[in-house]
Amino acid sequence: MSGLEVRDEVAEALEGNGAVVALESTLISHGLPRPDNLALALEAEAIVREEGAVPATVGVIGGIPKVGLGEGDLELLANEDDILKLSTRDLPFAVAKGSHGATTVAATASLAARAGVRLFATGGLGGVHRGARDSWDVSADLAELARTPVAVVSAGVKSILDVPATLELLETLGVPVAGFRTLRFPGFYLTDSGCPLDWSVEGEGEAAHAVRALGDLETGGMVIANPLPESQQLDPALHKKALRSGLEGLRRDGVRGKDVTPFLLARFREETGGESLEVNKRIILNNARLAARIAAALAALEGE
Ligand code: PSU
Ligand code: MN
Repeated sequence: MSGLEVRDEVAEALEGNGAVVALESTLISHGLPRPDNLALALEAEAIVREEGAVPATVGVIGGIPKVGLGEGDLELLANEDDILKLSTRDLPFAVAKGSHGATTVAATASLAARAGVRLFATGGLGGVHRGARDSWDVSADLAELARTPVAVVSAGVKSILDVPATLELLETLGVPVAGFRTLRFPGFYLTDSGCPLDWSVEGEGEAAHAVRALGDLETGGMVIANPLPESQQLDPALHKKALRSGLEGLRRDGVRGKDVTPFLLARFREETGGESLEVNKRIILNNARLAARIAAALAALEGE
């Protein structure tokens, strides 16, 4: 894509076969409240560096898709009102109009892969929404991963979704899914979604081998599902209560389309007295750390 701006430090790392981890920006602008959002974005970048990789947060600033945002850009996406939530299909119009926008998993994966980044950390993927049989609400994250060669480290898919249906669709789309040291698919706020997996990877090295093999196959992306330790998950009873109230709120307020996910995340924060926010932050940092370790292992593998 002409006009794709790759931050110098990121471009240098990519040219030298160094470790790079992409980070998304929708969770900054639409997933987390101020001021936690900016603090979390900076902390995720710091953790990636701590593990020996270069962070590349992705977003669109003044119509320019950027792989690697500067601190000023991060501040803007965290603090301005009216930042757009951009999925892949929104990118052409955001470019044409010179908009500021935060990128979802789908748009982040697309831009990062175009720049040559192979690892990406988020909190939880989008997926098949409950009631999708009627609403047809299925996140574009899934279709993007089917065609884009990037490995996403996530705590499964958001527990507000229909998790078994999401796993079925990932299978249909041919997206490889492995648990990190587990054969249970994580449930975002919860350690275990209740769904089994066919594959696990048993360490950063094995994950890096799988990412390299994925690249050789030239198919699409991959999900490395990284659960929170049980001691850090949201209390399951509280989760159940928040979910019920969130889903009721959706129906009552007639929330649709791209507003559904931010609405439900905000409802969880209210219903759990802020506990879900703390869990969400732990998930994101946990995944940033693992993605950086895998990126470093991949760089070492390719330097051999
Ligand atoms: N993970 C989080 N918080 C978020 C998201 C993921 O911890 O806000 C965002 C991601 O950007 C993901 C999006 O792509 O939610 C899914 O939105 P939708 O269901 O509208 O596709
Ligand atoms: Mn949707």
